[in-house]
Amino acid sequence: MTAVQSATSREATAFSAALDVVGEVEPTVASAIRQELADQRSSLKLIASENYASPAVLLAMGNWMSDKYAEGISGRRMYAGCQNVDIIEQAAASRAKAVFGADHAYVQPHSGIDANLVAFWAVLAQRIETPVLADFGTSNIDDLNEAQWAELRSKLGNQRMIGMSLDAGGHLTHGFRRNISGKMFDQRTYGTDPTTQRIDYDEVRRLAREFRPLLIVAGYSAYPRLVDFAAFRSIADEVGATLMVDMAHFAGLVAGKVLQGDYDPVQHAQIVTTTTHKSLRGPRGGMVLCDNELAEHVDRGCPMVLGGPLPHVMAAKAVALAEASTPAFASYAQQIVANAKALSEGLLQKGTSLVTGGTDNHLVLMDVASSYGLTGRQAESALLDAGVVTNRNSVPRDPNGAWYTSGIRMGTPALSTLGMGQAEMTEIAGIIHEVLSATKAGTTTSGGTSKVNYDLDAKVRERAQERVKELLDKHPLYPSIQLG
Ligand code: DSN
Repeated sequence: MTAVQSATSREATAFSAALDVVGEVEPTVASAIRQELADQRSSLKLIASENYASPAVLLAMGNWMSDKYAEGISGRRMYAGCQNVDIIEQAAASRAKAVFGADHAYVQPHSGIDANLVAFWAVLAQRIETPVLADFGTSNIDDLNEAQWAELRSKLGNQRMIGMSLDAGGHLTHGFRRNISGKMFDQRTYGTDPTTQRIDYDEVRRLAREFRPLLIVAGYSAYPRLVDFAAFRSIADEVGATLMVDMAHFAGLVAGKVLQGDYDPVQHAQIVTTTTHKSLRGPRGGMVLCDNELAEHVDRGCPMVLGGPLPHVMAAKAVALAEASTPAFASYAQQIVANAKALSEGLLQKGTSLVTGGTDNHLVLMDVASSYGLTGRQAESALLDAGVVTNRNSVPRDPNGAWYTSGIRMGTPALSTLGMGQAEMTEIAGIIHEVLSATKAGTTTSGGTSKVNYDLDAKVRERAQERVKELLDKHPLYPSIQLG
């Protein structure tokens, strides 16, 4: 039984009272928060990046720790009176180091993008700024004259990185033009093999040898297979690059020791970033883990790229990491993967085409264009009508582009938190297949085939909604929290 399922009436009382207090000041907000719980209870959450945090995690965030400014790091702050923030930040960092076996942990980043920015600038500080300053005979940036400052800025802004391409499952923050990382770095991408749809490590090595990046970024938001981080480190070492892994999606699988050996990023990368709210099941936020050599640079994340830390969220990170260090969490992490495999098997048996032909982790990527003649956008909407929440996603070399897409990404962290197992995943695969089989692409106003409009057979939709409700009735979210 997970913490979410075992929510007690004390927790019900706490949330109910908190909403009454909020509602007396701003009823609209209290009402929206209540409605959000009702909405989350009424659909199957298969969004691979979402989860349900425990009541203890949620409650740790809703208090006066939010009122404190604490720029700096524990024991070295820009404000007085940070003794309790220090306790909280140290607790979260110690938990993170123990859970992941990291030399150093920095728990201030407010999100995954922030964690990645901290990591980029820590690597730039270590690899570029520190040696340039040494060449100028100082360690203090304020000692530089205008010409030296211009030279340093030019060098910082002229570095190279490689990351996974977006359509192969990479992430915007790994060097793409729409994100600041693409404007900071000269970036090249590695994709996946056209036949296997898996990372081709020989190709990554060839690209790294040719491009000579300062930084190699591994990690993904839509790649359903294991990543060999030992192979990435060997490539990085060969070309003199620093290896950074963004484990935002699979941090829970690392914490739960499902990903070990070559597949454990913390053992192989010099720096690892993550969000804390996905498979790790904590509060919305980010975190950086690194080798000792990078620690002093990572700790300068605020004010380098971050505003003041969020002490209430760091408190919730400590609580979540305490949960992640338990045997129950390890079982949960194993169940996430078992469930993804069962979902994938269920879909394959129906003849659905999956990117890479299956999964080794928490996510499954369906090719709905080749399987059902739909865009990702149409499939996402039809599934939502049936009560199944997913998100559309590109598939490698996607003919429908990044907006309409040809894929649907699904993940099992949230439903595993509800206590669902392989039998439920098989049932859900059946629901998904029936809904998508009964969905037809609609037409545009000019009579062409639409990438947005669709028709879903009403009887199939209603039957799917009933089956979804049956599953949710058996596996309720926060069962003892009745808000009235
Ligand atoms: N939004 C996250 C995801 O869904 O994967 C990544 O930023």
